[in-house]
Amino acid sequence: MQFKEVIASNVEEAFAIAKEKYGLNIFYEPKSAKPVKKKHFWDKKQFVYTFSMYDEDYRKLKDLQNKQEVLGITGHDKTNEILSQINQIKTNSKPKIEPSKTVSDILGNAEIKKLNDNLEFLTKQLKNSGMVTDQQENIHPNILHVQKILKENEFYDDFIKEVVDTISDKLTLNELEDSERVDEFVYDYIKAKLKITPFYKPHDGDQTILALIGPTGIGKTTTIAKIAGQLVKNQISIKIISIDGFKIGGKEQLDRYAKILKADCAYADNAEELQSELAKTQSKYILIDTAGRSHNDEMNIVTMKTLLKSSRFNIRYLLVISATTKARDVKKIFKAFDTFDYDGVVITKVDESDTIGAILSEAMMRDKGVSFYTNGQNALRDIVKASHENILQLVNGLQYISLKQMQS
Ligand SMILES: Nc1nc2c(ncn2[C@@H]2O[C@H](COP(=O)(O)OP(=O)(O)O)[C@@H](O)[C@H]2O)c(=O)[nH]1
Ligand SMILES: [Mg+2]
Repeated sequence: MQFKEVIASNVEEAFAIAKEKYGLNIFYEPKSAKPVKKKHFWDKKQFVYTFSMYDEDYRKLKDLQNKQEVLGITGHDKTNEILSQINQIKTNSKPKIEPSKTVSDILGNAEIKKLNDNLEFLTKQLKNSGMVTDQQENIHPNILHVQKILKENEFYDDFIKEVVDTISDKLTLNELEDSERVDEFVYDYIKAKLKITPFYKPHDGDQTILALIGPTGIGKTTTIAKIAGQLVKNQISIKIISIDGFKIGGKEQLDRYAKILKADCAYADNAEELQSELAKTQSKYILIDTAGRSHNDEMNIVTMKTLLKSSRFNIRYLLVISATTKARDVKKIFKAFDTFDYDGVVITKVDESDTIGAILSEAMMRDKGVSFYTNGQNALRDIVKASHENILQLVNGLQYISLKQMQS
């Protein structure tokens, strides 16, 4: 850094003169302005402007210092020590900077890198020393932004904390400055944690039996029809068996779907009936629609489980949960159906809600994958096989990253 004086009648003019004299790539910071003593009373009123001047690399150093001030580090004993270390690195690192030369001209890239590494190391030390507290005002705005996005999508607080801690740990200060880089990090973080349970493709000769479980009114029967529709479209033979014969209008609903799909449909009221239906079915794919009372009705869940598990067939399960489910109920539902040891999750009604963070948090926590999501009442159309990209497109604020990844 250097100090230079420029005589001008106002600060704009002073800047213009300084830039002309010392170059455009230099940062000028006006420090003082002293009036020039007039020789004649008609002389123009002028000032001596003193500028401190520095180049891009020096500015970065200064930014870092400022950041540390923002982080609340200054004023602390240890801080001064560290700041003086920073200054030392600066002064030791080489002779005076000529305004026309950049730091990289003088130091060379390797040394600059070392300098930056040192600064990063010191900054990390400050963070680790606990001198930087977790108070909101000390958190980087791009991290606050991430917290806001995840909160608005109703991700669990624990999960948000986990993401934020990882960002602070893994991203460099430069990366932290780049909000898109931070969003991308969050995107990749969820992508790495969230599993996708692929749709089971029946192999030759194999029969797949899939039961959908979940609370009532959540969209199980509709989803059965949607999955059935996909299978029929792929010329896979199917049969639908319902153990939800008690629901008023339940039979009519399923019969209607079965008719449209030209699929076989049967009803079983007890373990024997289910067993015999399963035994006589040759179809490649059997879809079981289950009764769903409230998730608080544990008795019913136990009865249903006994009925399904009593069969000697290998039944796979998917938990159906609606995007409209209140965040506080999500945990209860996952837990209530835990006993089924389900392979994955179907998220229904994403067209009616735009917050699936609680469901994703719970799925990640339990290491359960997402298989499908459904987005409308049209039984033949509104179902989508889950992928990381399309699930993350449902997370508000991260869509643009998702779109970018889809395009690349
Ligand atoms: N908007 C919307 N409604 C759906 C979706 N899936 C199911 N539904 C509706 O949710 C209601 C309950 O569905 P149903 O399949 O009978 O639920 P079940 O009791 O779990 O079998 C019905 O009115 C469906 O049309 C979806 O993806 N989007
Ligand atoms: Mg139903």
